[in-house]
Order: sequence, then C-alpha cells, then structure tokens
Amino acid sequence: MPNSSDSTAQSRRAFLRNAAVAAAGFAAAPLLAEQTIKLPFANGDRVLAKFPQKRPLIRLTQRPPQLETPFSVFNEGVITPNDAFFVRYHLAGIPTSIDTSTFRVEIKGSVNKSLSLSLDDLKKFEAKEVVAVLQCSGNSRGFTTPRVGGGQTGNGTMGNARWKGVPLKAILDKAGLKSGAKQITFNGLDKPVVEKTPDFVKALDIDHAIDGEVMLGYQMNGEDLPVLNGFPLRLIVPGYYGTYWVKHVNDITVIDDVLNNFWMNPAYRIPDNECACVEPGTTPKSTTPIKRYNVRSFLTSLEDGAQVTAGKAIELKGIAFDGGTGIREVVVSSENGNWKPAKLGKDLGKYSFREWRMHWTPPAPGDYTLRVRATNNGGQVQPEKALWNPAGYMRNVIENTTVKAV
Ligand SMILES: Nc1nc2c(c(=O)[nH]1)N[C@H]1C(S)=C(S)[C@@H](COP(=O)(O)O)O[C@H]1N2
Ligand SMILES: [Mo]
Repeated sequence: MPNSSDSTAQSRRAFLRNAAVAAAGFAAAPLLAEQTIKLPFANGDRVLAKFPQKRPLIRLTQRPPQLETPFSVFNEGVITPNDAFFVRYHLAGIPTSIDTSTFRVEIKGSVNKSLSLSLDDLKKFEAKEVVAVLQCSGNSRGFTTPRVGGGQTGNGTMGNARWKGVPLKAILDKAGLKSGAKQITFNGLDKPVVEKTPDFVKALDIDHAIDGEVMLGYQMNGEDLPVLNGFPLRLIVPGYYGTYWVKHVNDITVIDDVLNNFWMNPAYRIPDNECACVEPGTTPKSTTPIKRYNVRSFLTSLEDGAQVTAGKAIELKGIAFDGGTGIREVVVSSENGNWKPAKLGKDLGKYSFREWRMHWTPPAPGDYTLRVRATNNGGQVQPEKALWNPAGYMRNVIENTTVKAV
C-alpha cells in the first residue's frame, strides 16, 4: 500500500489530469465529422460522440452525457474497458473537475459518531475487489413493444468491471448505527440545474448496506474511476441495477424511516410480482423498488445479418450474467427447439459476465436464427417472450441473431 503522502501526490495528479480532460472535452464543439450508428429499432439513429476519457460512444443525450457502449465491445473480452464503459446521468449539473485534496464523504444521521473521510482516510481501510456487472434498469428499452417512454437504448447500457473499494460495513461499523436505523441514503456531487428537479438520492435497506458486499469504490479495472463513471468515489452494489450505484458519492445519511423521494417512488419501480411484468399496455396494481438483475445472455461474435460459410465450423461466443447466483448453463439453438450446451469460460465470480463458447457448422446454405438461453444457479431461465412493464425495465428475453450461410 502506498503511504499517505504518495497517495496524496497520486490523487493530486489524478485531479490535474481529470481537470485537464474535462476542460478539453466539455468545452469544445466536435471538430470532425461525426460517425453514426443505427440501433435496430425505430428512431435508432445515433451519433458516436467523444467525451473525456472515453472512446467514441453511442450518444443518447449530450447534456447530461448519456452514452451507450457499442455492442461489438462485448466481444473483445468479459471485462469492459473503462474508456468504453457506458455513462448514465439524470441531472445536467454534473461535476467536471473534482479537487481530491478537499473531497470528503460524510457519514451522518442515525449514527453514534459522524465521520468526514478524505480519500486517503478511505484508503486506510482494508480494500476489497469484486468483478461485477453494472447494468441500467432500462438497458435494451428501445426494443420494448409496445414502446415506452425513457431513454431508447440498445443492449449497451451494461458493462463488467473489477471494482476496488471499501466495504460500507467497515465504515458504518466505525460510525456505529443507532438502534432505530432503517435505511441509508446516498447522494453525490451532481445537482439539478432547475430548482424543481429533485436531487438524485437513492437508499438501501440497512441489512443490504452492511452485507459486506456493498462498497464505496474508488477504482475500476485498476485505475481511478473515469470522471463520468463517478470519480473519485461511487457506490458498488453487486447484482443490483445501476440506479443504486450512486456516483461522486459524498453524502451518506442513516435514516430511521424509508426514503420516499422521486427517485425511489415513483421512479425505478417495477410491478410487485414474480415476473416484474404486466399485460402490455396496462398499469400495475402495486409496485416495488427495482432490485436485482434477472438472468441474461448474448451472442457477441456474430451480428444480426452476418454472413457465414455453409459446411465450415465456426466458434460462437458470448456472455451471460445474472443478479448474483451465478450462471449454471448456457444453451444455444440454431434450429428451433434444438438446444445444445455451450462451454462456460473462466469464472470471475458470481456477479461477473461469464463467457460462453460453442462450435457450430451451418449445415447448408440458408438463413439461421441463433438463439442463446441462460439459466442461473437459482433456476431462473430467460423467457421465450419478452416480459413487459410500463418503464421498460429488466428486459431479458431470449435474444435472436439471424445469420446467412452461403
Ligand atoms: N450521482 C449519480 N449517480 C448515479 C446516477 C446519477 O444520475 N447521478 N445514475 C445512476 C444510474 S440510473 C445508473 S444506470 C448508473 C450508471 O453508471 P455509469 O454512468 O458509471 O455507467 O449510475 C447511477 N448512479
Ligand atoms: Mo440506470
């Protein structure tokens, strides 16, 4: 572990670097002709835009930046590179430079002792690492039929990274929870630009927050968090939808009741039933906060419409993940109903993308629909037919990729 003066110097450099990229990237208008990409649904035309510390990503909105990862990235490896990782914000008042020497995270509310911790203070706690998927609740929303409001995203508002930080439990143990404590709220440095927009604050139940897995993360894939992914500190909530992974977190408040702000209710809620679904076009009777990912899998090595050679063996490759039981099985079909098991790749932990591979020889010229279906260790299987809810959350239907053998 670096001593504290080293890490202060490092932080200082990180700040200067981040301030520089922020100044360079946020101010200037694009100078080059913009590349475009078409997501496969109506109104799916998007610009590939360049933002600080990011390669060109699929732009949903410019201010605040909402950027989607081009799907081809997921074929490069099971870890999503920091410069390709998606970006999601709700509020336009995002921090563009952060002075790490004065940054503090406050722990307050129903605690015996309030804490105000610098990054160096945090780095003195025992660090923990976890490889975990971060997925937006509305990932793949653009495919929802009937269509629903909200960001019309393809499958690229997800990513998998190795996160390093301090378990929240260690910090709360130090502060000491009072007996009435019920939830913990998390607020970051970003702010609404108009007064009537509610600040982005999220809450976790106490038992969840102190499970030892929820942590305050300061590194992603061995580097400082990119500014747009929450530098210098964000909440890591393995297995839970991205909405809880509060970025630039600087205010942690223990409360004796249940947070009932806009971002907990009515936003980010799902039908309160097993499938989190209702009859398309209808309204759920009751709702509950969104929680863990359901099981999903993707073919990454071939795009829809790709050409393959009849009689020639190829390797199909892709990824699968779920909300934290781990992947039990991935099966692939090239003809309806004939599912064959794929070979699972290295296990990086139950919260990570799991690679799968399978050999396939298209028997004859013609069109083939390749389908991939994952089952998790809890026995959950991807559905044949897309489940629907009014917010377009939690899409996990079996994906189809149609290829042409010539
Ligand atoms: N401070 C802050 N944290 C936030 C958000 C936000 O708007 N502000 N959005 C959340 C949502 S909905 C998602 S999906 C994830 C996205 O994380 P990323 O931008 O690092 O990909 O951040 C979460 N944390
Ligand atoms: Mo999200």
